[in-house]
Amino acid sequence: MFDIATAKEVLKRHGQEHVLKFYDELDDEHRKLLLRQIEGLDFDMLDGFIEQYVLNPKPLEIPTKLDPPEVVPAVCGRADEATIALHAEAKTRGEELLAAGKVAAFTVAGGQGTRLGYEGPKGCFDVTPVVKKSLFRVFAEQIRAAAIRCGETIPWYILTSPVNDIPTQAYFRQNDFWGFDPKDVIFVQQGTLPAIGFDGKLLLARKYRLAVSPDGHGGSLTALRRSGALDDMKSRGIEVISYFQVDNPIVRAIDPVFIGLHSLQSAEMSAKCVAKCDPLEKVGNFCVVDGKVCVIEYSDLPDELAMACNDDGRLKFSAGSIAIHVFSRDFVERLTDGGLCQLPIHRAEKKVPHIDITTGEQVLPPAPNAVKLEMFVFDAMQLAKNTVILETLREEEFSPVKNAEGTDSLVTSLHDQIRRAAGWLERAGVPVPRDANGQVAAALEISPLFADSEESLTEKADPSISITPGQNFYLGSKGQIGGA
Ligand code: UD2
Repeated sequence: MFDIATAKEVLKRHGQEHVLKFYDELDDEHRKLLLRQIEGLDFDMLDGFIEQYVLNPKPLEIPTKLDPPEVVPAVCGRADEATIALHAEAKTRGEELLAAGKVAAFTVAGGQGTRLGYEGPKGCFDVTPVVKKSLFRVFAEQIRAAAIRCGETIPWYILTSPVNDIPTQAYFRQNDFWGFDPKDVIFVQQGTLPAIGFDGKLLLARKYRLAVSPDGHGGSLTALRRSGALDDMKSRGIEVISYFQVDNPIVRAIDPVFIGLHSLQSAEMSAKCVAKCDPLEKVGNFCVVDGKVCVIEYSDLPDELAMACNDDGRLKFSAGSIAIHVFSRDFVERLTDGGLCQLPIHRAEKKVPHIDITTGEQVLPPAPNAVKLEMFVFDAMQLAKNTVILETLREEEFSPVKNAEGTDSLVTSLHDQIRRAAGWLERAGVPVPRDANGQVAAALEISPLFADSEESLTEKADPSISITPGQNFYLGSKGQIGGA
């Protein structure tokens, strides 16, 4: 570990000596913590970031020539025969990969979840309408359902951050990993990057700790490499990684069609999209620049482009990114070769609480005072040799819980979960009570262990099931009604 003389020398060389201002007041434990944190930083790289993103930031340049990407349509009422055949072929390929044990699930759950206002890892947040299952439980049941169906293990990798790693792992232990063998649930802690004051100086969160934040979900790829998770995947024979965010309870965690399509088209990275519900919806926009598919975040796409229409009146950039991907393990290995991932850095100006170096007092800034740096996983798309974008239906697969209220909140997600369950039941021949406005008149929930798709529900549901208006209805793992 760094001794104090080395730390001083390194910090002086990079103009950051102030972070040792309170060193003499600290006890031994806190001194070690601070020295270890300093040793963990790559100051040459940080100098570059400070220059480029803090002292002399350039406005983001949006390429002058942007085109919409090609998208494989979803199979729904309007699908043509070729699309139906492609989906069928993809499903077969996906099922083969699953049955050969070549697929892993990967959930990114390292974010801070500040908007939801929930203390604790977001994955522990209860989200389902009847049983109040947590996000992690919903995904655990989905992945287990897929594993049971294909008769092979599907290991589950979970990205945590230094802030939520311990409580996340404790939560899994408390719940006996929902039936997973603990060796098949692998926690991967992501890296952090320091917050940098507008003057280019690192901030202290405490007298003994630098202010840092997770390095973005783009950091998940480096974390897979550094933690040894990629090697673990290789030794298990994993070839494809099914990636999704922790906030979307209706994601199809393991989708044979999507996995198979990725493989059939020899893609290195694939993505699902939905048709945007509003030109300015807060999702990334799929575009093509210089022949490469990329995602431009909603906040970076100028409004006139976000609202641009084709001659037929439809939105030009209508494909919204919902952060569901398939990666080839080989691609992640290539991207992280040498330990560092070659993804661009994004800057965001934030209010970062810190210690005033002159007074030693804690400051809670009323306005942004620092730059946070992050990598976004979707930037990997432009580095992939081949990509596929598959359209999915919003009502089937996208209803995230991000905010405490309003759009993308628990209320909107519960509504969407009930609406999706009602659609599946009705199309399987089970009558669903509805009120005079056509709204579902009961809280409905289906265990993923009973049916994780409309197709599996149609195979299994008993059309004589009766749902009482105004009551909770839960279809449990064995098709029993009411059990949890
Ligand atoms: C993300 C996408 C947006 C759209 C939307 C769909 C970005 C920048 N934007 O918006 O285009 O697809 O999702 O829901 O991603 N996370 C980590 N580590 C981090 C940061 C985030 O694991 O350092 C995880 C986080 O736990 C969550 C996910 O990444 O599962 C999304 O993060 P977010 O809430 O910051 O992204 P959001 O909602 O702005």
